[in-house]
Amino acid sequence: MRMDKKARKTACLAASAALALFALGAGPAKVVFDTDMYTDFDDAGALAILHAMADAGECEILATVANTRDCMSVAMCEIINAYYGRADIPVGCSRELGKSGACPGHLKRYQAVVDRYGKWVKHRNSSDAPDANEVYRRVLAAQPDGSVTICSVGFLTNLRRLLETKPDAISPLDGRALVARKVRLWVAMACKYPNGKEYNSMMDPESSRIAIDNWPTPVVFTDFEYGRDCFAGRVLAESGVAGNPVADVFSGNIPSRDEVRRDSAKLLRSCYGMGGRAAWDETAVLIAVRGTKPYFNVERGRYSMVGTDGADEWAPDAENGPHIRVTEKMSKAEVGRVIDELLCRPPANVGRYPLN
Ligand SMILES: [Ca+2]
Repeated sequence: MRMDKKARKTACLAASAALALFALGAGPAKVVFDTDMYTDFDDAGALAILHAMADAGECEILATVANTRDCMSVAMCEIINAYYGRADIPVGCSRELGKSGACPGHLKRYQAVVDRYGKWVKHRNSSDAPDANEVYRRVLAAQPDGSVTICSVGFLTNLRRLLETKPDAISPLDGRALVARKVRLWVAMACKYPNGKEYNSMMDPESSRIAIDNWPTPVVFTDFEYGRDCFAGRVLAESGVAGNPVADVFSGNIPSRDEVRRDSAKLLRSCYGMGGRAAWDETAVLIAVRGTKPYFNVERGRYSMVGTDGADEWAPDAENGPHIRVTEKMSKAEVGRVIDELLCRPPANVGRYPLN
């Protein structure tokens, strides 16, 4: 499947339209959240601030799907969804392709939280959740044309799979046509500027190549370069709030200020700071709900996967680029504070699903 010249032009025009839409201010975003919530925990913060903005009427969460199998990604989505009073949000998980998360080292990150909030878990193993393809197709088919924002903060496996779906009882459209009709925007936390390897796009590089090359709507990338020194989450981690699974995740994983300060090898500082954890995934959610304009400048061009080992490169193209990447406008410290404020908001529906 290759995008032809006409399709590329359409995508470019659509990219311009998306920028104009941001400038005008769109209505509440309808968001599908696509996550690899198993190795890292900015995903948990990202889903939390998505719920906080849903509480404020800024967005509607249509589905939360995982792109990692044999792990607790779906369980963590279910816990966070229930904590914010939205246990009925559809969940799904990839099949066949991509990454299995069955890695003991990674299980520890979420094990304690999944045990503590186990009452809210319907699918302890992500692989037991419905196929993400079916979830995506049902959600997209039911929504108005051009209305859905996909926010991907993990591998691009599900999006490649979605593009490759065939017409079925849910929709007469194949995956790419369904996306072209229903999706307004894809916001991707992926790729490394100006070139290199970034975790989300390198772990299933073939899916990344297919999804990025063939996606028929505007795409905004918040890449490794933006989020690596935009920190958030320490305020929540140090809040001492009880019964908040996201606070539990952050307090259990962010190194102390002293640990960061004493980190002479600067290993921790590659992704931790006084403000907390690098907020790669949270920035994607901010863009998906509020657009780029309040916080980010943008550059137009094209991200491409090169070779087969997961490397990517950015080619600037101010006139015809089908992709947008964000750069700093508001200081990253201030963006971190915006994220922290959302992370610390008490849920509007807290207690809807009692644990005891
Ligand atoms: Ca992630």
